[in-house]
Amino acid sequence: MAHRFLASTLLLSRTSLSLTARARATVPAQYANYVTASAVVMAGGKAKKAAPKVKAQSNSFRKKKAADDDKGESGSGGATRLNEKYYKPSVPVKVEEFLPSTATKEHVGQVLGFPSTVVPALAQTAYPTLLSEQFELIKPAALVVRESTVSFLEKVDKAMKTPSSQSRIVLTGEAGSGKSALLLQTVSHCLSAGWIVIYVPKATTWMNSSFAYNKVANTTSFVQPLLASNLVGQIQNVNKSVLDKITTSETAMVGRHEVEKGTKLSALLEVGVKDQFAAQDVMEVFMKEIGAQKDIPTLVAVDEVNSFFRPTQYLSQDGKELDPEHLKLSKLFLNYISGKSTFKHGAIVAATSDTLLANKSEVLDVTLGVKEVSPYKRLSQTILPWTQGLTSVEVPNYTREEAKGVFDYYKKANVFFDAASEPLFLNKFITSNGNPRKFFTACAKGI
Ligand SMILES: *[C@@H]1O[C@H](CO)[C@@H](O)[C@H](O)[C@H]1NC(C)=O
Ligand SMILES: *[C@@H]1O[C@H](CO)[C@@H](O)[C@H](O)[C@H]1NC(C)=O
Ligand SMILES: *[C@@H]1O[C@H](CO)[C@@H](O)[C@H](O)[C@H]1NC(C)=O
Ligand SMILES: *[C@@H]1O[C@H](CO)[C@@H](O)[C@H](O)[C@H]1NC(C)=O
Ligand SMILES: CC(=O)N[C@H]1CO[C@H](CO)[C@@H](O)[C@@H]1O
Repeated sequence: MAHRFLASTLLLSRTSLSLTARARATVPAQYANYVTASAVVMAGGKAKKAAPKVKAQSNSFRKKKAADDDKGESGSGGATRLNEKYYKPSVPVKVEEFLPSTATKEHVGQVLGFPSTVVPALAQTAYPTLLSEQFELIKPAALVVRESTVSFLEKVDKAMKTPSSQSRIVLTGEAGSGKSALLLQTVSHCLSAGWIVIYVPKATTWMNSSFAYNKVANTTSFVQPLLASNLVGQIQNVNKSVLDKITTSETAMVGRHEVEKGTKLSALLEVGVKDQFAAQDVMEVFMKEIGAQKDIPTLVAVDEVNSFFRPTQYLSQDGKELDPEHLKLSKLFLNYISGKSTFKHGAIVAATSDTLLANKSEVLDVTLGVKEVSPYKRLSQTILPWTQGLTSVEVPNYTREEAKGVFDYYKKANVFFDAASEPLFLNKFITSNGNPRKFFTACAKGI
């Protein structure tokens, strides 16, 4: 089954195998090599672990990796890495696992940790920036089960047997209301339930010129070889056992490689991990194949989705900002987000981000009814069609019960500067209006 490229290098260890393959990779002729991105960073701090080869290699068209962007990401550092002026070092808290069996009405208000089977999968990407602040302070990474969690996951469960074009949902809500948290719970839930999960926690990095890009000759499209290769590697590592169960339905050319019919999807992805110039093709074949089968549903989860609906920070040859549809990887995702392409079974769930106010997408906000259309303003007619048919689910502030559960969790973690009493709870709940982000700040920073 394994195709030729794999067979010839089978004896090498995984790491050296990717290294040698990478070193051999040359820019194919169809990628006119005239642009160099300003810097290269990974799709998220944690991705570095998943793809060690990136660090070691130098390709002619790629500049040095930007300064470590690990800061503030989930994982390793612990509370000591946070500013001691604002945070009290916390103690680890014992929590139950967040599983399909515990994400129920009866558990609303309980803080549950990501399951031990899911944590390694999540470590492949990175936690969303603002949540990682909490996860770094209080171990292990855990989130409260909310009423909105239970009702939303019921919706997602129903999508398991319907085409993804019918379940294209954007989580909306006020700044800090917990959109990224709910998206992450959805990712964890679907992983536990055995779905194929493609999670993009920081869509902004696809658009902000962090990754080198190459024009595809004689087209108006661009590829981002390293970004595509990183993504392929992440998907491959998330749940290999699921990907081993599906094989390709026809022989396909990916870059310079032929992948025979009947190849396991994990082996298909391996080609894109080893040769970044094949990674875009690999993604396209992969999405088509998982979309054609009905045995295993697919979740595409995209955070900071507004980035998909505004001009990127990449420039075309004549110095104009490119729209996302000109980046082949983004276009591939836009096809599924907009329902042009569909997975026979699955869902697309996205969250808007409000951390970068200047980077909001007016087109998306208008489509979702978050913002009124100004009769004087012309919306981008190239971007608008990609938003058609998206539905929104609003994530509200904490209810009192939810906030109390979180408060008790913070109390166990010993994050309070003051005595964690009932009056203190009421004070924090009222001053934050139950807004999750403000509530965290109020409790953990003593503001
Ligand atoms: C692009 O177009 C030029 C001129 O039409 C042609 O010579 C060249 O082979 C084309 N390149 C590719 C990769 O198709
Ligand atoms: C991966 O899939 C297998 C089989 O479907 C499942 O038992 C396992 O829990 C999944 N792993 C994760 C991390 O979800
Ligand atoms: C792109 O965004 C990421 C994450 O927000 C940031 O770390 C990085 O510095 C940005 N890169 C550029 C070139 O703006
Ligand atoms: C949610 O919290 C924010 C921040 O405190 C507040 O501005 C907003 O009014 C709250 N929303 C509701 C519906 O209470
Ligand atoms: C992170 C990011 O993409 N920030 C951008 C938001 O939009 C402004 C204006 O277009 C850019 O200058 C920022 O870099």
